[in-house]
Amino acid sequence: MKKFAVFSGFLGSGKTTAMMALTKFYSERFGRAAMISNDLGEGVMLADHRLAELSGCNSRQITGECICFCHDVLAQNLNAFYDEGCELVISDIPGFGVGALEHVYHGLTEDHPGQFELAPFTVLTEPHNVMNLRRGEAGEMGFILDAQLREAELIVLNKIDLIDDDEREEESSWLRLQYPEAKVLTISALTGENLDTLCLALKNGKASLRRPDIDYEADDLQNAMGSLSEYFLQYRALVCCNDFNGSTYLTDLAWKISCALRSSGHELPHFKLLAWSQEGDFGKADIIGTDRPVELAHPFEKPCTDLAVILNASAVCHDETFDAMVWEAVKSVSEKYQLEITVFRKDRFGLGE
Ligand SMILES: Nc1nc2c(ncn2[C@@H]2O[C@H](COP(=O)(O)OP(=O)(O)O)[C@@H](O)[C@H]2O)c(=O)[nH]1
Ligand SMILES: [Mg+2]
Repeated sequence: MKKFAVFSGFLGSGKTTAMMALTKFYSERFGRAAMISNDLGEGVMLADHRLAELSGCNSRQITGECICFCHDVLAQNLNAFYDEGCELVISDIPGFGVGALEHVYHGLTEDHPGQFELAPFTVLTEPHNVMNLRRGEAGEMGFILDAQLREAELIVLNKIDLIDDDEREEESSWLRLQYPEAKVLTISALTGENLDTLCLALKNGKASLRRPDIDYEADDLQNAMGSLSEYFLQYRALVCCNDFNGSTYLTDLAWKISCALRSSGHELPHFKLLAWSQEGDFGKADIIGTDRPVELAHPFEKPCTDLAVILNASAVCHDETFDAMVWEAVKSVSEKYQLEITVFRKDRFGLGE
């Protein structure tokens, strides 16, 4: 079986966490599975891909372009996995990648007919965003959230560990009513709840290759997508003292950036800060909105001396302004911890340009 699934969904909905959990779960019970992280930065190391590697997942990355528009590169990466015995490969798309059903599923089928079996087109979402959408409080980003969900054949409400049974019922019923073409599943990528059901839905289900009625050129959708900037920074931090706590450093830095964005009235849908030591110990901090606390998604286990750091972000802010805010925070927080910083790579661009 050469099964391929796309996981679409908004920034921070848990695509990477779910792909990591699923590929492990699937590999243990059904057969080999693997994942692809896809993002726009040219030639950068993606935090998501590095995180997957550090967590022991079978992972590759495709950078510089959305898989919507590079079917040959996608097919090469898929075939490399199938050649090594994988049965299921899951790829995400950049977080604002509305149109992936048309561009990836239909496009891949036209360019490489009969080569891959497509699983139901899957869109991940989370309670916070569903609640905002339901109440009409999702703001400009609501257009992206809604368009993504309208493409879904399978909607996966993730992070159900954060809500009780009544809320699970309320949000999933609303999703079923609002998006009647899609099947709705609830999971927690973090605790593993219902991963078995999702595995079976991907293993046994087939994409219908329907063509939902979405106006991809609509002004509201284009404006929402055009207001986002992408940012990639890679640096090395040399630590001077023995009691350096990498987790505190990451949390402090993320918090400083979140505060800077909030006080200047900008939104930060997803900010990822990943750092690792030569020994393979690693830590990760996330921000998914300046109105939410910094989340230490993975703590360091030991004090470390020499760190590689990757910062990937999507911000509703001009990329030059965001760059200045990030750089000021990296400089001041690193000085506080007496770190010596060497920048390797930086890439930033606005999606509206
Ligand atoms: N509580 C909870 N947090 C989750 C779950 N899945 C992901 N997260 C957290 O949500 C944040 C964004 O996850 P990520 O997988 O990077 O989202 P992506 O942008 O869609 O790939 C991270 O801080 C994760 O630790 C979940 O099932 N439960
Ligand atoms: Mg991700």
